[in-house]
Amino acid sequence: MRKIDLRSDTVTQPTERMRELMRQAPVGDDVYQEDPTVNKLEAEAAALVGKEAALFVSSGTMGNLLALMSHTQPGEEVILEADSHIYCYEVGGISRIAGLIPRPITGLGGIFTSKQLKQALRPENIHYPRTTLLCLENTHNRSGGQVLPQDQVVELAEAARNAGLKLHLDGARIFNAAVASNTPVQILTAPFDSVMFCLSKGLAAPVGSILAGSTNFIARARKFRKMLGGGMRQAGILAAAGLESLDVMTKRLAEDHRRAERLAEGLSAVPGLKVANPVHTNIVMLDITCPELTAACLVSAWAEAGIITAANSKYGMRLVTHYQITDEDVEYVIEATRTIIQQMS
Ligand code: TLP
Repeated sequence: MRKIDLRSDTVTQPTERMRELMRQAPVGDDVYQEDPTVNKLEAEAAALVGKEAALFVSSGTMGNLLALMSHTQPGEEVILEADSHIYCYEVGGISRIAGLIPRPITGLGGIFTSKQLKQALRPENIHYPRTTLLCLENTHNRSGGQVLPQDQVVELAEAARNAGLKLHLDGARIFNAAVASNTPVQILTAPFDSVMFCLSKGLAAPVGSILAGSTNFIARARKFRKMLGGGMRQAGILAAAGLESLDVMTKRLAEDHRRAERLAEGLSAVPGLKVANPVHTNIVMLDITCPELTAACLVSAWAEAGIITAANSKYGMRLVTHYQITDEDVEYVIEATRTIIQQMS
């Protein structure tokens, strides 16, 4: 049976070329910084996002955690958006491991204003923790992959910097943001001291993310990575796929965006369904508008038709396009959904 997996772009399989490059990769012990393929990936990644240095890490979650630990001291406060991945989906590592106090601010489309930031910042007082870091996320996952408006990012960054804060960008899908806004990725990352981006999502590498920043910052992060058990030895096997992600897969993301747009257009024409957010990139947030039907019912009916998705609330679902989703798959999903909803209502 046909299998169309729309749960996430994390489900992408490595391409044949990646598998071949992985087989051929020269490797060494990366804890001694002697793996030539990892070193090459880190150098290319740092240059691409306009930072001095970079570190190859096992996951986006580890990259964000290392950034939190490397920019701060335990007991300090971090300002982030209330629907951010770091706050919602990283198992509370911000507090449990980094020892930080998250200060969530509710935004719109993934970002809050500099006025909201100024209101959240407290004057010096013996009772308060020190606030030392601001984190943003671009694209913003829970807002359906929306691209943050760069002028608002720049304004917020300036306000944060004036208040003495460091800035970290969770750019898990920053290349999607760059493609969708037709902006060089270095422009999007420029206001930040550090950026994390994922190789293992739309860029299709099997494993890994990059953390980039200043040379000193990356030296700190490297030590914390070792502390957390993330020193990966002959990791060039994995980095080889990451190099292919940067060279090739960053250049095809517009296709995923076009398919997400078509999916949103087709599904929003089905009675009883509504697309919850503007679709900027490869994520479609879908809501059910007829109370008799729940997301769980639709997810299981889809599964019978070979369409794999997940509910993220009683009436909400997230569908993500990626390089294994074709135009035919998108048309099939739209048609199958029309039939399913007709039968159910
Ligand atoms: N997001 C995953 C799930 O964890 C929800 C997904 O399927 O979208 N930042 C952002 C913005 C992310 O979306 C993710 C993964 C991460 C960080 C963490 O990356 P990994 O999964 O590599 O730890």
